[in-house]
Amino acid sequence: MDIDTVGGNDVVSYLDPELLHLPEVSSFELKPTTQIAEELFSQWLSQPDTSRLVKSLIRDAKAGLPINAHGISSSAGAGGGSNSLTNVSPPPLSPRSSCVSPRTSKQKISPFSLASTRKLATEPAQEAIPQFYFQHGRPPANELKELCLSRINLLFNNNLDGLHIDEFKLVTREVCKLPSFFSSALFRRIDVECYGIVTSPMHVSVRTLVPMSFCFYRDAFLKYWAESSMLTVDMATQVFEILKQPNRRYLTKADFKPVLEELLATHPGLEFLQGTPEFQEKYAETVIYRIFYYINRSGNGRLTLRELKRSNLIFVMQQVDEEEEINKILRYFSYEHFYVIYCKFWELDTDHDYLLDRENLIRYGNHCLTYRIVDRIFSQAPKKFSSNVEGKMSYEDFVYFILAEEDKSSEPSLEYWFKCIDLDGNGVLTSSELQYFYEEQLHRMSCMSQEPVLFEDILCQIVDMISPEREGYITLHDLKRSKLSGNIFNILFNLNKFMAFESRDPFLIHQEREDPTLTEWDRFAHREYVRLSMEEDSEAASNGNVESWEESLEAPF
Ligand SMILES: [Ca+2]
Ligand SMILES: [Ca+2]
Repeated sequence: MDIDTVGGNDVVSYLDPELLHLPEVSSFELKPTTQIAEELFSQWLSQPDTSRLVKSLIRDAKAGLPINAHGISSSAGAGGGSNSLTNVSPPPLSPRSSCVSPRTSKQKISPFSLASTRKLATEPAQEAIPQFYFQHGRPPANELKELCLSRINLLFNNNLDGLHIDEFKLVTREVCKLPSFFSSALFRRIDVECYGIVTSPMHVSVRTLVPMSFCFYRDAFLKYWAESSMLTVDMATQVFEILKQPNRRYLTKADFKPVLEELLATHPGLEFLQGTPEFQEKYAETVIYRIFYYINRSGNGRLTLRELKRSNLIFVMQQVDEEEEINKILRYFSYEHFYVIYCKFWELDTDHDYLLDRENLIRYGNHCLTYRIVDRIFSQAPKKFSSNVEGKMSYEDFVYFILAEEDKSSEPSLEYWFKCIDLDGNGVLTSSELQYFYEEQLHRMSCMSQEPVLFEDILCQIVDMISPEREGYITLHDLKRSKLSGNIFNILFNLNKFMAFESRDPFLIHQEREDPTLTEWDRFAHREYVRLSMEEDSEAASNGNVESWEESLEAPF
């Protein structure tokens, strides 16, 4: 191996992940990334073991011995010699397992530990190169670990009887710096990985197990948090690792349930729901659907780490933890927003079987939608229904619908409606597709004795608003570039919003100017919440029933 001539693109050919001790990295990932490859190589060169290896190679070359990098380096630390060169059978496992490096301790608790051990057993040469690349970041430095340890000891020493759930929250917040409602999810992850005891719901287990075995638990915590890479990775990765099932590389909606349950049990802004578990459940469901609607952009129900990192979810969760008034958290968690979504669904679901059919949905927003667009929703063009009942939409499907309908400026909404209008599914909107939807609007306008706006004029208006990159059709990319795209969809299938837009409704314009940080959805939800709560108040007052009025203040249901 001539180190001097290795440089530039040539480096890549030497970067075999197997030799580099990187079983988890595919060689395809390394090959096109020359810069990373060079960095890795120079890091390797700077390792003390590398320097020893090179020295011993030179020494052997001078002495006229045969050159073998692996054989020499594995014995170089013991003062040189070439006895091991003749040994071609795999060495026993035990020396590796007695090693106390952070890497092996990480492997012990990894669900893939069996596979890793097998691999190590057949690849003795890997001993030669110390690990210098860590897929999840370098294990914590000793100082960081010490700091973590002293914080943990402080918390535990004040609690000689063991930690109760509220005290464990301090560990979650102060040591792990995670939102406090991650306590039970975190505890479960630690316990399951290390001991496999806990199978019952978490908030029960934390209370019953921790006080009996706090030392045992403290060690498990240290092992999971301080001795692994969890201490050094970013918070999105920590959250991802804590919530996901060990054998998966994504989060499902169910994975969020433990944190929502704990939030409901502990957040002061949601305390009032504790008497109505059915609404606690609906609130949790709604929050999870909202999260997936906005951040699981692939729409497959499998939230990846990449999607999580690109989103604002972690930031919003921290806000929720700091803020006692849940309705101030407009993204995902607002109770008022949930209330509006749920009431809208309840109004349409006249038989209350939690399913909507086409005729139910056509009544949405004072019959503002056309039959043609409702048919497209029921043909599941924008999203496959989760109801599993022919011709029926579930509550989850409705949450996606209402967010798309009332927040048309957002990207998930543009994608939702684009799929509806793209009748042939070829990824572009043509004038005939636009016309198909506009025809029904035109018909409705003439029925209402409104002055009809011809399609040709509408088409010109749409093209002016979007200025598509290519003449003759509109792409999703065109829509995402324009701030006015949401209005295109209102023109095509929502008569009330179309007319408000055409008349430049001064009420809407005023609302938009009042607080530009609010989204279209925020304004809608606030307006509707005020309306719904006034309706409820007047209903209670007209009944003259003081008791029911008081109830409505506590729990709006
Ligand atoms: Ca129904
Ligand atoms: Ca098309």
